[in-house]
Amino acid sequence: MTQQSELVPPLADNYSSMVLLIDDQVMVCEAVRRALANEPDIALHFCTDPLKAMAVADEVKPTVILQDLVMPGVDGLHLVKEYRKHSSTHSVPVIVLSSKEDPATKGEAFAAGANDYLVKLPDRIELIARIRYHTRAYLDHVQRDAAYRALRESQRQLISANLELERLTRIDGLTGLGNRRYFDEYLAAEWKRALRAQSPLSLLMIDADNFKRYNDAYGHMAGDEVLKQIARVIQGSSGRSTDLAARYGGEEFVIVLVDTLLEQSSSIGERLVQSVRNLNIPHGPDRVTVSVGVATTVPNENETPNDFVNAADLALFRAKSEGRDRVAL
Ligand code: GH3
Ligand code: MG
Ligand code: MG
Ligand code: MG
Repeated sequence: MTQQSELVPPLADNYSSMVLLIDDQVMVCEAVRRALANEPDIALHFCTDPLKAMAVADEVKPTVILQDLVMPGVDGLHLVKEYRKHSSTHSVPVIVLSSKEDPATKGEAFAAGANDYLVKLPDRIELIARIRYHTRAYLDHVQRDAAYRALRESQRQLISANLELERLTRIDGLTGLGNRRYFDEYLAAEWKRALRAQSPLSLLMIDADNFKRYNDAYGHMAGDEVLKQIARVIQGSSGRSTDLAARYGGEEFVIVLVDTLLEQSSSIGERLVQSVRNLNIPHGPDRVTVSVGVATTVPNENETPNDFVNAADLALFRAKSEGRDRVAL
């Protein structure tokens, strides 16, 4: 007996088969048990109550299901279809084991989702060979599936890490506004767009007043907190998602306003100056304030984004020399 089964090599070390046999006849179960008794890589679990087949399969986690067709109360083909619907048995190989030998029944079994068909009682060697064959195919599939899922998951993680990294390269660490680099990119892109569309573009250059003195009086940490508060006001001042607020550097900020004329831009600047003043942050005998320079242009070929920034900077310089805490054009 044992020598015979050696004709069919057992499964490799890390593979073994859990066979679930669903058959109402105890005699059949007993015969299969005896057939598989000497195969160390094949374990058998049988169930004579077809109504419990699904639940048992869920619990046993078979690598192969041997399925009888004619049973009281339940049609074996119906069970095969059920296995295919449930996630735990979805791709478990099903070998139909039936005394019916006609081609039509065999065809129906395959159509229902069976992987193989054996007429009872099958030759022992053939039964073992088919169990091993289907187990190997199934476990290979499971491994490939797991490897594929792991790959997909690590790709997904990589993509989201990259997105996060990319986001971080655009953000100023202290204030959460766009950083200088992002501002440069954004302005260059909007400049081109406005040049093509011949639409107006505005730039607000914002600078905290007498901030060196603030740091000297209250400390650099307190200064940082003030910059965060100013940044929040700046972030809320345009209210349009197409506009960009960024930290230009140090205690200087910028707002790019697309499709916006000088008048609207300067009133946004006025409101901003007022809002910072309304923060009521003590600064010596006065409060923390900002000065704002506004530039508006419809880009032309002879102008560069740099010229535009210089124009806003010049306006800011005017706001400073006219007494700070104000907007200049
Ligand atoms: P003005 O009104 O002419 O702008 O005077 P100011 O003192 O603000 O201008 P100045 O350019 O002389 O000094 C800028 C100060 O801003 C000096 C620096 O300590 C402070 N500063 C720049 N970046 C930071 C920062 O990230 N945190 C803090 N706390 N202070 C900063
Ligand atoms: Mg039966
Ligand atoms: Mg400055
Ligand atoms: Mg300043």
